[in-house]
Amino acid sequence: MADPRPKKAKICLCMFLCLLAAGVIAVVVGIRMRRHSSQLMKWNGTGSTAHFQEIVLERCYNYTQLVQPALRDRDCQKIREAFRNAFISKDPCSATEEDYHPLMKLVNQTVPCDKTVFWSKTKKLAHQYTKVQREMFTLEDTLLGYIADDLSWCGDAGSHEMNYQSCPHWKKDCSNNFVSVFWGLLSKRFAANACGVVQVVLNGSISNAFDGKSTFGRVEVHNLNPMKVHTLQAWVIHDLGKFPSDSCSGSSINDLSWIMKQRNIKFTCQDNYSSVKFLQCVKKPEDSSCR
Ligand code: DN4
Repeated sequence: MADPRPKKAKICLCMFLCLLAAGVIAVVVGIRMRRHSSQLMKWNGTGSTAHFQEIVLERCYNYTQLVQPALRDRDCQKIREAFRNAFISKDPCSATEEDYHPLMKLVNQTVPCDKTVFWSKTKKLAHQYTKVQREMFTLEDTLLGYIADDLSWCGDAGSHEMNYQSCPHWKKDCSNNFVSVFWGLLSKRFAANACGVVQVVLNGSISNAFDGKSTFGRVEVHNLNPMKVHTLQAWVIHDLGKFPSDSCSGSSINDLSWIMKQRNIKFTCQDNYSSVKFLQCVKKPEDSSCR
């Protein structure tokens, strides 16, 4: 009878070699991945949002199937791909509007006249306002704004990956980063397409309710088309419980009024417009100004 021990020893040796090979492969892959991620540039802004691609796709389906079913024929897979192709494998500080043209082409959306709402330093409140005012749109109520809201994204010239560690900050690194160029372009198109009476929700609890350097002041105001927009209505809203710092009679609103006059667009302004104030009071009914 043959001795079974050499066979057993062979099996043990095989298993040992397999484990050793697996270990070596894991170490090599680990080192390569580490080297790869450490090669990505380091920036001062937040890195790409985890699961960026999945979020883009999910938000796109949610919007086109449930929020605005009129856009149900939009191809979300193509939108996700065009979004990724706009910035992947590119220097994150060399973004141009052209990078986003294929994406913009896939999503042309019109906002009905009299339904456009801009905001500056009042994002939350403006979003609450359009949520209760049926059929009103902030930029983030349009498909691309909805998809990209609060997300961060960037790639790297030498890589097919997104950079999840850091992305350029618009003030500390570069203004022509992919996120800023995207919002600049979207804001420009949003304003240029507006028609009828348009509204803006401004913050009266900061010193300049109208800030010429903000996206609203720098981009949107100057891209309104006087042939299509006849009035800009500004609502200057004071935070409940805070001292009012600016109002319709302040100098920053005066600047906005002057710009509108030059641009041949009628301008009106109201402090604490009741429909917006009501939303603040729902959240804080005990405030003395809500009684
Ligand atoms: P804001 O409240 O001052 O800023 C809104 C966002 O834009 C913040 O994340 C700002 O960053 C960023 N931002 C402001 N100025 C610039 C700039 N020059 N370059 C790059 N990023 C900038 O309000 P706003 O008037 O600047 O922008 C709001 C208006 O623009 C709205 O009417 C929207 O239609 C449109 N918009 C929306 C978004 C968004 O939904 C972004 C940009 C523009 P930080 O100051 O917090 O660092 O996110």
